[in-house]
Parts: sequence; structure tokens; C-alpha cells
Amino acid sequence: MFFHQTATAEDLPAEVILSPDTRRAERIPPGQSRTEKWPVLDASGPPRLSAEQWQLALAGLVNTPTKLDWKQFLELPKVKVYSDFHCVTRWSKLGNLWEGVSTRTVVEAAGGLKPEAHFVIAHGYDGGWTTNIPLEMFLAEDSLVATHHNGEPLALEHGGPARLVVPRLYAWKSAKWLGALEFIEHDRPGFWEKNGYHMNGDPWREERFGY
Ligand SMILES: Nc1nc2c(c(=O)[nH]1)N[C@H]1C(S)=C(S)[C@@H](COP(=O)(O)O)O[C@H]1N2
Ligand SMILES: [Mo]
Repeated sequence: MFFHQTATAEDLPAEVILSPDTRRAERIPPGQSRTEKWPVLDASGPPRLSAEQWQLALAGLVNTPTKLDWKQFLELPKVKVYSDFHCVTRWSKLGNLWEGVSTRTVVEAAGGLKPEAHFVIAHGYDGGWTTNIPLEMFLAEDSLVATHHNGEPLALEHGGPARLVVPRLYAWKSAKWLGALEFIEHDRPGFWEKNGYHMNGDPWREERFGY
């Protein structure tokens, strides 16, 4: 499939969901610079994890607490999303084609959410790493649990076999090695948020630190 880092809607197959930011004339948020490479960034490196061992737990304020294994996860309908990726350390990687399962579909696999659910804690397999995300951002049309990037299975260093991707927020909210999604009523800081990173993290508003 043809695509490019600065592809526009016209260049992409109709089935691809475009993140709204990819339609902006200026795609680099304030204080960011563009990188062509894809840097690897995480707190403690990849866990030892094969797809066969991988499970995704859907917990907290879901109607039916559920664990999906790799095979069950792959049976869910897929989406493709074209989006930009902004790291709070000031690099931006434009034009990523992600493939995986929409966060909306993931939530349906647990029978939907209880009405009190307002935030999500995404848990990584890397030793208790977490991040908190407002439900509205988590459930945006372009948020997904991704298994592929630019047509290739997601590399372990980038969060394979499956990572969360929340294109509307800084990249630290896109949990690699996703192991559990915990739906909660009251916001609670995750790993970086406890260290001062922003509870929301909108790159266009430079929500780098604080509330
Ligand atoms: N599980 C987990 N997810 C994580 C992290 C981490 O340490 N553990 N780091 C975050 C940070 S700070 C960034 S910038 C992005 C980087 O993703 P990349 O390494 O694929 O570029 O992953 C995010 N997701
Ligand atoms: Mo980051």
C-alpha cells in the first residue's frame, strides 16, 4: 500500500481512518521538531513476552470483566488509522499507519462500560508501568490497540505484540506492551504522571507537565 509520512486523505485508501491532526496544514505542534526515524523510548525496556503469553484484561467499570488471549483478540474486527505521534521529549513522527482493534471494539468485547467510567488506566507488561487517559480521548475514533505499524508487525521495542495508540495525546499515553485496561471513575496518575507529567497531555496545548 502506498503511503507517506505527509500523505493526505487523497493518498490513502478510503477505509483508513485519518486522525484529525493529519488534516492540519501545519502538523508539528508547538515546541516539537520532526524526526524521520522512530526513536525507542520507555522507562525500563521491553518485558519478556510472546504473543502466546499475551493477554489483555478489561477490568474495573466494564459490564463483563474479560480477558482476551492473542487468538481471541485477533478475531475482533480490525481498523487502520493514519496519525502523527508526538513525544513530550520534543520529537514528532508524522504519518504512521497503524493497524489493530479500535478501542471502541475492545470495550464492546467486555460488554461495554458502566456509566460511571470516566478515565482509563492502561497497564504495560513492563513491571507495573501505567498511564492514565480521559475516557473521551481513549474512545476517540482514531484510538486503537495496534498490532501493526506501516504494514509490519509491531516490533517488540515499540510495544509488540500490541500497544495502545491514542493519537490525540502525547506519545507517553500510548502504552506499549498493553496488558490491561482498567476503567475508573476518578482520575489517578500513572507512572509518568506521578512524576509530574500532565494528567491529560494534549500536544497542541503543550500539556507537558502538571494538570
Ligand atoms: N508500557 C510502556 N509504554 C510506554 C512507555 C513505557 O515506558 N512503558 N513509554 C512511553 C513513552 S514516554 C513514549 S514517548 C512512547 C514511545 O514509544 P516508542 O518507543 O514506540 O517510540 O511510549 C510510551 N509508552
Ligand atoms: Mo515520552
